[in-house]
Amino acid sequence: MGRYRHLLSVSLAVTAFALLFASCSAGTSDNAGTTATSAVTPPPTQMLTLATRPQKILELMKARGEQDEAKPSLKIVSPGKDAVINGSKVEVKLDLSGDLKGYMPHKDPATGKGNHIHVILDNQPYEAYYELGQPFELRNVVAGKHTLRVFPSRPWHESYKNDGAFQMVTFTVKGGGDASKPTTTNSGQTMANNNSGATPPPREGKDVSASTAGEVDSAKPLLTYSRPKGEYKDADADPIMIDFWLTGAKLKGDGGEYRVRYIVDDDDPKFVDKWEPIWLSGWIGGKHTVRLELLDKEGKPVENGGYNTTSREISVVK
Ligand SMILES: [Cu+2]
Repeated sequence: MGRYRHLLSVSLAVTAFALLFASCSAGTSDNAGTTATSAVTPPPTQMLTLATRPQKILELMKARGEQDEAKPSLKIVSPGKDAVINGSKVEVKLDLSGDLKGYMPHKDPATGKGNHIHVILDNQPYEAYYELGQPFELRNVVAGKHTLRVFPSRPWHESYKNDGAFQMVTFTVKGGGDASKPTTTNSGQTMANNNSGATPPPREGKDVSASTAGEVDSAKPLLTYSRPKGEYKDADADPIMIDFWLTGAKLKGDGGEYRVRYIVDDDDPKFVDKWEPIWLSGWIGGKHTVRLELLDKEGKPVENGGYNTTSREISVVK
C-alpha cells in the first residue's frame, strides 16, 4: 500500500512539473509556438550526410561481448528446395549453427528487441523472426512460384555477412493460395482482421502481400535489400542505417568490380563501395523513398529477376 502511495505522489509531482513547464514555455515563446505548428509551412530541404556508426550501437556491441564476431550459419529446413506446398500457409523452419559466440535469436519481452532473422518472401520487405524453436508462418501466400531469403540480424537490424549466413530457396504454392483470397483485397493488401473471431495464432508469422517470385538465378549476382524499412521515430531516425546482403558479387572497395547505388527521394545517386552498413543523417519528417541497385563495372544495373533494384518507402516521424 505504502508503495502505491509513493508512486502516486511521484506521478503527481511529475504531472505538476510538466504542467508548470508547459505553461512557462507557452508564456515565454508565443511566436515560436505558433509558427512551428503551421501546417502550410513549405517542407525544408533534406541534406543527407554520411554518419559514423552511432555511439548507441557501439555501446550495444560492447555489451554483447563476442557476438558481433560470430559466424552464424543458417539452413532452410522448410520449405524444401523446389517444394510444392498445398495451401496458402507456408511454414518456415530454420536451423541455426556455426560459430555463434552466444548469438541466439530471441525477443526480450521487456524491450521488444533482440537478435532475429530477416525473412524475405519474394522481394517484399523482410519480416523479423525471433524464436526459431517454432516455425514462422507466412500466411495468405498466393499460388505460384516463390523465393524465400533468410539471414541473421542483430537487434539494430544489421545483418551478419559471413559465408553461410544467407540462404535462399525457391518453392511453389498450389491450390490453397486462392482459397484464402477473402482475407486479402484485390491489391494484395491484408485486411486488418482476418481471424473471424478466433484466437490469434500463437506463432510468429505474417499475412503477406500477394507476390510471386522473380526469375532469379541464385548463381548470378544478387542484391538483397534489408534496411531501412518501416517507420523511424525521433532518435531512431538520426541516423538511419542502409544495409543489404550481397551474393555472387564483390564490391569495388572489397577488391571486386560491382557497386551499390543508392538514391534517396530525388537526390543525386550515391554509392556504397564496401559491403558494410552505412548511416545517413539529416532526415526530415515525412515519407521517403530509398532505392538500392546493384551495378556492374560499366555502371549498368545487373538484372536478376528484378530483385537487384529495390525501392522502399519509409516514414520518418520527428
Ligand atoms: Cu531486423
